[in-house]
Amino acid sequence: MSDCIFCRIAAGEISAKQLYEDEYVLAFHDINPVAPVHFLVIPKLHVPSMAELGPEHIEVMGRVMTTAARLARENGCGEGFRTIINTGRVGRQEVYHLHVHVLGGPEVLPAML
Ligand code: D5M
Repeated sequence: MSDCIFCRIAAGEISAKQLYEDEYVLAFHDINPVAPVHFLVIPKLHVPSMAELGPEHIEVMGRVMTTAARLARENGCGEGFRTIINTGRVGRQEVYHLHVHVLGGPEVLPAML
């Protein structure tokens, strides 16, 4: 059994509020939402963080990003959304399985940068 919580969600061992699944990609609502719409899109393949991405991940990351865009459109983010990928200690990453946060909703999000 994997000790990666997102691998365990992908394997169906831990439940999550799933939005989408295919052979390569999984999307589910964040357990601690910080916006009216807040979901995560992950590759099913275990990649610890964005820092480990290489040429072999081009296809799966294309799937992750295009899935994020489609699910944003389909889940109330037609007027825009924010994507965040936290990476490593400095990037305040908590779960070491690469994931894209998608944040949005009807109102303009608070400024960050
Ligand atoms: O933050 C990791 C994100 O993952 C954080 O927003 C909570 C979310 N999380 C953690 N466990 C779960 C489960 N079980 N379901 C749904 N969401 C979860 P980061 O700092 O980007 O690594």
